[in-house]
Amino acid sequence: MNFSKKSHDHKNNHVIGMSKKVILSMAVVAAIGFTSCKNEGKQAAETTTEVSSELAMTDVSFGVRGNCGMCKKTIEKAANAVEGVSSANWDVDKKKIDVSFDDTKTDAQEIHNAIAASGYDTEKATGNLEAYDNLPGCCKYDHDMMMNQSGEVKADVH
Ligand SMILES: [Cu+2]
Repeated sequence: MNFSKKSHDHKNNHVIGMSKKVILSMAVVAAIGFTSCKNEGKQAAETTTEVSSELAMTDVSFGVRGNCGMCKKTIEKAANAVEGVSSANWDVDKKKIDVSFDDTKTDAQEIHNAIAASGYDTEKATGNLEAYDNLPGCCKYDHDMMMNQSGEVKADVH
């Protein structure tokens, strides 16, 4: 009699103990789950953007001669046509282009060459004369025009 009561009490305690443990561990698992989810999501987002912009893309800017908005279209189109170029922006006032490109696919000189092929002088390549002759009259820029890049005229580019 004594024995059976003891055993009964023990069983009840055991059951309560178990369910407390289960609830507790579920709460812990849920808390860990939420925390790690948050952290992983945040880290993943930060890493992807930084890696893709810093490791994969190279930025260059160099002088390109030109006159107007039509020149801008031609110059940027030529630069964007180079495989690996992700963006090109020519500044009509500064006579300068900013280009972002994947340096595993192309290099700065290829971009100079592509722009030169469209008829425009860059700091490192002379514009193709035939293409220059085919440019609209307003785009026939002065070959002595100063290109940006610290405002210095490169005497060897004509
Ligand atoms: Cu023009």
